[in-house]
Amino acid sequence: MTSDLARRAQEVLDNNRRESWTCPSSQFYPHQWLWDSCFVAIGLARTDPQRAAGEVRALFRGQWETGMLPHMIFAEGVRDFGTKRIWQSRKRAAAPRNVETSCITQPPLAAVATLYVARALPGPERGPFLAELFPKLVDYHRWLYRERDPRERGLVTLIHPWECGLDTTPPWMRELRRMPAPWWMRLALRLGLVRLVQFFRTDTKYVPAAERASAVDGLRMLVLIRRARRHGFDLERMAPERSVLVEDLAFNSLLVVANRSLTELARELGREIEPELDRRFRSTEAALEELWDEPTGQYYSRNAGTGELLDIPTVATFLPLWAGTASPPRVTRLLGLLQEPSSFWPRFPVPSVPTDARQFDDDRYWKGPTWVNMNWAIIEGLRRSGATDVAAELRARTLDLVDTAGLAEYFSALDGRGFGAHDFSWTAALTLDLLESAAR
Ligand code: 2M8
Repeated sequence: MTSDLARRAQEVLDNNRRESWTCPSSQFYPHQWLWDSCFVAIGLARTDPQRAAGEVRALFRGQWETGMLPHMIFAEGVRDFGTKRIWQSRKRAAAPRNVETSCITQPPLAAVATLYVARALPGPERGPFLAELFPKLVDYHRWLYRERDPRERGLVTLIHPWECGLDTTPPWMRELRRMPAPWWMRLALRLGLVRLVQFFRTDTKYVPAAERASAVDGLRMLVLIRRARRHGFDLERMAPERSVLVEDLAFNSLLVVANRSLTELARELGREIEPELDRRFRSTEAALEELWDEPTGQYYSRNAGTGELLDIPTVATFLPLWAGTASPPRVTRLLGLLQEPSSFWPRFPVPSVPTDARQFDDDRYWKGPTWVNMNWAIIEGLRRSGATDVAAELRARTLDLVDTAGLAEYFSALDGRGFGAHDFSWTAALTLDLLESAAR
């Protein structure tokens, strides 16, 4: 299996290659996405470190003067599927002039990817690569804290489901539905006109509608962009009762990992993280543990306005394992969920939503299917927590799954069928990493 699977994975990454970066899927996602490129770079670090370095560098084409790394950089000359027009990044003074971008961010894995790539680069190339990227990464992390944790609560607040990466997971969609809809949308819902949206959608031309976000959820997400745009995408100007503001579990867990990577990068360069920023890093580690719910033994995201935990279980509950913040009893409870019989451990683990949850949907996007990037992050977390046997089991099952079903975007947790885009870049890249990571 190994060499053939590695060859197929590399082929996907080669076919999805653009000039200096890699799109998630040639047909379906033709632009550059932030966390996708980070996963791609991590995989490419195994086979082609120079290309991996280029992948990370290409992300900084989109960096705003504020330091923000946008969740998308639009490819030129590609037919616009609609969202470019909604963002209108060129109208923002801080946005880059040479490329059009979205105006929100995505899980902050850039420092993590930089560290993986730096370690793979030959000695003489490593120093210059790090010296070039380090200040830009620091700017990004400063932005995250300055703009998204202005009250210094320790957790970064997200303003749109697309920022969390696990876009349509049930807690986010529940919050989205609580947001008051504009009059025209309420009218359209009452008259059943929302079904018309289906005609104008381009995503469902490539992938069955059942595997994507529902039309209503999709429309609400667009409404939310327009609202955020009116407030300059500025958290402090957005009224909590008319927005969806979430202290997201996955994002903040990955932020802790990224902060650690940044600290490591500083050390490699013989520098230090400035004390003020370092203090904020510590505050996130502590605050992440506020998201634990003792009765259910899981972590949840939190509504940033009300402070309420969004207690619908999702795969994000395992990400604090990678952050390394959980106490031993909490780790033990989480590990208990990663074995049979558990709704988080069906035949093809780990489902994005546990199989016994009311919201579980076998084939719909982030509402049930198994995703390779989540499995990969959980494996990293399991290794960090010393649960190497569970890590090895999940690694083997993940590789079997992609070997059989192909390098799809996501998979049925029940029967292993592949869904969404075929030949998906992060599935391919992380497969390369998993194939090589047996000994770690
Ligand atoms: C999905 O998100 C985009 C919007 O950003 C979409 O639905 O069109 C998510 O799975 C996200 O995590 C991912 O980065 C993106 C590209 O693969 O697709």
